[in-house]
Amino acid sequence: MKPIDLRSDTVTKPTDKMRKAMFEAEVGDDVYREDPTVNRLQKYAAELFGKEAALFVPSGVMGNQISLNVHTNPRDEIILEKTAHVFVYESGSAAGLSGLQLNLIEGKRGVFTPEQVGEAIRPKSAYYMPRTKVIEIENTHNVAGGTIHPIENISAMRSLADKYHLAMHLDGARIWNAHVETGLPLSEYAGYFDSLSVCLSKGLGAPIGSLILGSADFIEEAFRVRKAWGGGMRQVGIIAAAGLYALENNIPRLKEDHEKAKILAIHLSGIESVEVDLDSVQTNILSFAPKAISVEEGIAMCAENGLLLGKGGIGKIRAVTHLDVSFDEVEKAKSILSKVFGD
Ligand code: TLP
Repeated sequence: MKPIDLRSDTVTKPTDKMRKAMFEAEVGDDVYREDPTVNRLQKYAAELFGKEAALFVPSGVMGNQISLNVHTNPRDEIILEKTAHVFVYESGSAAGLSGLQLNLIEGKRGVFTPEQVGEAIRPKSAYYMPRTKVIEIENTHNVAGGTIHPIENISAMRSLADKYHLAMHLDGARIWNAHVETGLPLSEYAGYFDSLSVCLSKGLGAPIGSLILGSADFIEEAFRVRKAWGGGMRQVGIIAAAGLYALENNIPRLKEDHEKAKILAIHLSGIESVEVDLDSVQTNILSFAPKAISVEEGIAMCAENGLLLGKGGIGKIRAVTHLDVSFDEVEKAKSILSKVFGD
């Protein structure tokens, strides 16, 4: 029997309709900016977020790293949360590719405060300190369990950024999930940031691809860096078509994924031998800590019973709901969790 795969929302496969859109995509050489489907996708996304321009890139990591590179010079510093994807899961690229130093702030459920950022900003006069250049926010926050960064907090960070002439970058791999849950327009989120990296290949179900959004000048620079890093793609409309299909069709349905994560979280909260913070289950990610067995044992035992899970933050198991897992499968997952962790 096919296992229920909750390791990530990146595991989804393109549907027949998405594949049809890919099959029929008009293509051209995107390094010459002549791929009509890529151009349509970039225009569509820029309008959706209310930004001047967008750039299609192969991955979320590349989206974040190009953006940080454009905002900075080597030896500059960026301020971000201690468990941010850019710090934990991007293979040290901020240091390796851009020579950046990361100033980490401990957040609560992934959210840090303007006061903490205020303390972390380096005084301009201190030539012996790195220059603070960027405040980076991850929304929703992966390791914290898909938590939403409150808009009031983002707005307060923007005021700080303006005061100290810093750029704001959003790792919006799952900004769609925050958007459907809060009802706030994508353009409202985007308005606070100089750059955004958003993923088409997570909950939206496209097989590949992310977008960088920003001003026309910013995207022009990002275009240069993408080429320099080997990310210039040719007849890539064949993939952009999947992204366009995902943007046009798959945003509202993310709400279902949030319901599925809640169903699982509520079920787990009734199991003695695991700890789950229900308040952190705000979107499609659920992190829980096994108390009687190790994370590795828990993941292995679930896998033996047909439920694939991944590692979350330290001491935690992660389950991510997505469009390839049905409500029926969520019920089956509940039984497997009860069997493994006892109820
Ligand atoms: N996250 C992956 C793993 O790398 C952990 C996942 O399965 O969740 N920002 C955030 C917040 C992400 O969660 C991810 C992917 C990325 C950026 C990077 O995206 P890709 O994998 O497309 O480079």
